[in-house]
Amino acid sequence: STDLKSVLAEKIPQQQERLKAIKKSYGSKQMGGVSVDMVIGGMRGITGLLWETSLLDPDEGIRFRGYSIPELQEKLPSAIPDGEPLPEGLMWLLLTGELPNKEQVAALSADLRSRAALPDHVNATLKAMHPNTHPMTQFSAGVLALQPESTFAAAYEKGINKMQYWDPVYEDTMNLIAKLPALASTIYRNVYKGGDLIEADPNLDWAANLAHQMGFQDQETQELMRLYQTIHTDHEGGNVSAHATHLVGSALSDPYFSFSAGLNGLAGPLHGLANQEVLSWLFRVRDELGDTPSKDQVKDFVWATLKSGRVVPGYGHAVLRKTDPRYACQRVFAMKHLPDDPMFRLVSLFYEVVPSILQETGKVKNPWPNVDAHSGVLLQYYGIKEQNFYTVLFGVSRAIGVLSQAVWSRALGLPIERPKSVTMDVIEKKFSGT
Ligand code: FAM
Repeated sequence: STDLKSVLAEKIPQQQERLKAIKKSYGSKQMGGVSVDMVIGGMRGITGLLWETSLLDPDEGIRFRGYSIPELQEKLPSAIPDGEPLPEGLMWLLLTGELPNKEQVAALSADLRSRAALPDHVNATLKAMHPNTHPMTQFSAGVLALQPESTFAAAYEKGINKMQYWDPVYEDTMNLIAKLPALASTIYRNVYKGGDLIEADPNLDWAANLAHQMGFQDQETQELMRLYQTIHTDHEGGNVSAHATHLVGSALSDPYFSFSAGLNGLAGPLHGLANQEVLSWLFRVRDELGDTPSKDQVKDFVWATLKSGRVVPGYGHAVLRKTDPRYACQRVFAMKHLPDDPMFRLVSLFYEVVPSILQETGKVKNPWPNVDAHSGVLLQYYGIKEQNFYTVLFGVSRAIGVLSQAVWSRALGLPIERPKSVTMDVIEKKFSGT
């Protein structure tokens, strides 16, 4: 079938049974201990969440439903021959666990297009905000402005049976994801282009329409957008944006509330805002040292950043211990399309210099670059120069991952989250023997 909802609906009963069997057979088994360091360290490394859509291996990086990024670049349908994957294809995979064919992806694209129009009051809400409001604040507020449309909230109020929760959550997920290109591009055009909005093109796919509505019509920018929107979708469940979405959703707050919460987390400089920070940082390098600094100059610059008590943006990760494959695929894209771009050369120079310096500090667990070290330079090259907007593009993509999981969280009947906290007093009393 080319109907995503019915393909998904067929899968749900077997996965519900599977989870029941897991609970019955293994419910009382232990999965790793918890140390005091883990408690203090932001629950670091504690296995404590179920997340079906993707899994992160520290060395290998992300796999979406078992597939690596290079595998998906090969296997997912593309808009042009040998082109980048269509994010709708990944969405199909995340929701159903199955690779879609071209017809299924085309049907999903068409379904999203039919739901894409933004109600007028949303732009009015955005325009009522202070003109200096950061695009991420506007994006999160725009998602909340759509919340009155929530099918789940309405169904809950009417007393829907909990076995059916996944259905209106699916409808909210589709409606919200469909509207994100219009919402994001409205923010972009309001903030940077005098509010001159561009209509969606009924012949374009979801990611190409995002580029188109922002004002970028050439095919290569649209290809970049397809790749960008595919690779930022999901990074298993414990990262701040995924976990925040999951946590808020576990209280049965609808997908608009929970995704907005996720965006508020993505807006932090240690998480999604790092892509904006990387660009500002590269510009400082260029302003101080010119387009072609020497290795030693770059080394000094990195050390100066560290000595001033700041982090090197775009490097390090809480889970990954190797170069992020999301970085690697953007590097391949750059080598193909913009090998001589001075900013790409600068990014490559940092790749040569930063890891050994971070290793020398002796405390950074992962000295390698993450996704955010590369994305901004690609966007710059194609004329998307406003780095304050970059995290919005990350957020648009992240919706696909975290909301696909939200559908499954409700289908599987996952309960409200409630980890236990303790005071310092409790730790001291427990281990000091007093
Ligand atoms: N530059 C300088 N110091 C760093 C560092 C970096 N890039 N990465 C880690 N450290 C420090 C960290 O601040 C900590 O220092 P203290 O002991 O003084 O507090 C120490 O090294 C150990 O940290 P860790 O265990 O290696 O990393 P965490 O798991 O605590 O933090 C990150 C992970 C991502 C927050 C951290 O590596 C970082 O701040 N990176 C720079 C910001 C960034 O690029 N964030 C984006 C991450 C990205 F994948 C995403 O979410 N989109």
